[in-house]
Amino acid sequence: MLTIYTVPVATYCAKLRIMMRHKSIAWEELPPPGGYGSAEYKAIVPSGNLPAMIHDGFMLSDSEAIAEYLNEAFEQVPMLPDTIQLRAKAREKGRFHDTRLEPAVRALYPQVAYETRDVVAVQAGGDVISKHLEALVLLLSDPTLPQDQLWLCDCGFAVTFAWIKAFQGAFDLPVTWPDAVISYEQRLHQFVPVVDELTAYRPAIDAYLEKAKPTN
Ligand SMILES: N[C@@H](CCC(=O)N[C@@H](CS)C(=O)NCC(=O)O)C(=O)O
Repeated sequence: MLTIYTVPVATYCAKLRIMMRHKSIAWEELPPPGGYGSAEYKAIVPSGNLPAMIHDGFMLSDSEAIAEYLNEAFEQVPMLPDTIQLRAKAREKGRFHDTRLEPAVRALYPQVAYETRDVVAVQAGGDVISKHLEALVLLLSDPTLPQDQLWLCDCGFAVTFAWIKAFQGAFDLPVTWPDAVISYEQRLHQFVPVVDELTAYRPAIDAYLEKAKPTN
């Protein structure tokens, strides 16, 4: 039995669901007992973070640690390349997502609410995201990672691109999308698990963005 602790809006859980869909892994989802950060949840998951996993009694938190574990525990449809250098390259890309691009998007959550939005902070946040998308072009220009497969490192980008676009629609976040990143996103959307997850996840994004609308 594989249990994932999550809440509907959690970005890194959507990232995990893409990989679980791609590998046809069955899972169940539970909300963190007592809420995340609660003493009750920390008794199970000491970091108090989401996502966390329990697989046949084995607990693990952090989406990337979980993704790597599941990739080995469920060997069918490998999502890391088969050489040490390509695996390192894939991890480099995944770390770029988890430590650079997604945190820059997350930094804008406080600007979603219409009533308290700071347009200067929105502009600055858009600039940081554009800078990271430009840096991603350099990572994408490395031709060594085969492009006909979905890798672990791709899953987070698919979700974060959806958030950036949702922010653009909800409050005119100024972001420049390099052509290479647009092509990369289109390539990711050729994988059915990516489209299926983004379709299932969209209502959670929309619900979160309700507060971006003016109240009257
Ligand atoms: N790098 C972590 C980030 C996970 C993360 O930021 N989770 C959020 C929810 S999407 C969370 O737990 N926030 C509450 C906290 O950090 O205490 C991962 O990949 O799991």
